[in-house]
Amino acid sequence: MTAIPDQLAGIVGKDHVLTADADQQAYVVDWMKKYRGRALAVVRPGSTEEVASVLRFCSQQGVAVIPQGGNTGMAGGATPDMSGGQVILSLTRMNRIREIDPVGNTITADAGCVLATIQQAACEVGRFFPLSLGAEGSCTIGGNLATNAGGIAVLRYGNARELTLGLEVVLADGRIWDGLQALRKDNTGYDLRDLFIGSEGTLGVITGAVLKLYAAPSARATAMVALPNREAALELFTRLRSRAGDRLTAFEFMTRACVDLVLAHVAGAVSPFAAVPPAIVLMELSDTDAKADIASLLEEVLTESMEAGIATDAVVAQSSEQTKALWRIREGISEAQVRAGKTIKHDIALPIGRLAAFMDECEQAIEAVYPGLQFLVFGHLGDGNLHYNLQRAAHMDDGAFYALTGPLNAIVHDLVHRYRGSISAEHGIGQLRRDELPRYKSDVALQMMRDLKRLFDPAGILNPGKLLQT
Ligand code: FAD
Ligand code: 2HG
Ligand code: ZN
Repeated sequence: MTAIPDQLAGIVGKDHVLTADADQQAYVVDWMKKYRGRALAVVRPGSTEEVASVLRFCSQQGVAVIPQGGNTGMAGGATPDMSGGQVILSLTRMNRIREIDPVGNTITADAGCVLATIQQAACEVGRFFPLSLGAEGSCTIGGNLATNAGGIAVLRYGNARELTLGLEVVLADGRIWDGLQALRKDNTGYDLRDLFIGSEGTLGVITGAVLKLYAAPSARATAMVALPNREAALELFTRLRSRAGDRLTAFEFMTRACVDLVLAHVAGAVSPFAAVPPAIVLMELSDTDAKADIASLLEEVLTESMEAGIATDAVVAQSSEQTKALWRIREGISEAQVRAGKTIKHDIALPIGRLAAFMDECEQAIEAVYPGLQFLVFGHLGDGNLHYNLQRAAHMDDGAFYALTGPLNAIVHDLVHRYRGSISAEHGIGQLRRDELPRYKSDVALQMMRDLKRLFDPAGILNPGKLLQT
């Protein structure tokens, strides 16, 4: 060990400082295998005090710190650079549920708790923690908050920010901010909590959080619906929402190409339709009243929609196995993309009513310049969030396709900007979008962000090169 890892071992114990290449592998490459870095050490603190000591030491030494949770992020935010001089601060040993309060409907957890563990802990006291995403078995709540994660239940419950009451954060210089309050109301000045949420490890390290719990849904109805085209998805969404209101908890959209890809690459995935339709929606209604007849409501809206020509076919899940099988198709899309080869991803937010128009215009704009690309378009339609992903044309090799990243990003994101949308709906900026951000954020907004970064992290040791250019 060199001097710095030795001194870090003095803080967290030598078993929790990883310096060998083999031990670091899982930490220096991201989930998509798109980003790869090198680390001086991977440091795994076991408490908030240890995080504080590590940060105090690193800021004194001028060593950059890359906070990391489950390493499932899709913007390269948790991967170090190639210098070999940065320290990865992995929060995964801090995985304790600190407290559950069923009266106040809150749960307090360490930042390194895996999301599924928090969901399970809530379930055990008859409550529900609604944040839900494909990576929930390995992503951490700290990472969810640092990226302000979205997922499949934002429509009803909001994103990670809206599910949070309090935070505990260690600042770059090692000071601890105890903002772990479980209050629904607190108007005592600037909202520091919301500044850290979505800051991608650039302003502080989240070590704990107080999260909102909800009554557990006891009735659920799930359906996969075949649609003639994407405009129909918006019509169905509007119809269903006006009938079901807040009981509509998920409304996920995918195109035929996405389902075909899952069927080809994900073991056990089966289409419920004999022929995969051009556009598909997976929707879920839920109610906390076990006697609520949401299944009939769903059937009724589906029948009316078929009569009106909005839907061409529908499968309503009759068991929890069928529900899982339908979700397997939706949640297998990311995995299928990784197996199928390189993808150029876009995680965009648009005004919901303009989604279909955007898809038409964007597809035409891309096809006019780069014919033959595969469009893998899916996402959380009810939130106006599309994963507008592209795969190479049959005649292209990976190199030629990847060389189109800049031009394709410009086509997609310039159009998003024209529609007054966002170039990152839920995955964050990280290193993936850092250099594009100045093209779409105003100078005033960027200057305020840089000023905040300087204030919280004057030495620039927290996740440098992510979100903002250094
Ligand atoms: P990491 O990847 O480890 O880190 C992400 C960022 O947060 C980095 O910038 C890192 O520095 C920072 N960070 C991590 N922990 C802390 C901390 N304690 N304090 C400060 N900063 C920290 N995302 C969605 O929003 N919606 C989805 O539906 C969704 N589905 C996914 C499905 C799959 C199959 C996969 C692989 C990913 C998906 N994601 C989704 C992306 C990803 O899971 C989320 O971004 C998640 O919130 C990241 O959590 P993590 O613990 O893995 O964070
Ligand atoms: C999802 O909604 C995730 O499944 C991942 O946000 C999106 O793979 C992607 O681009
Ligand atoms: Zn998503």
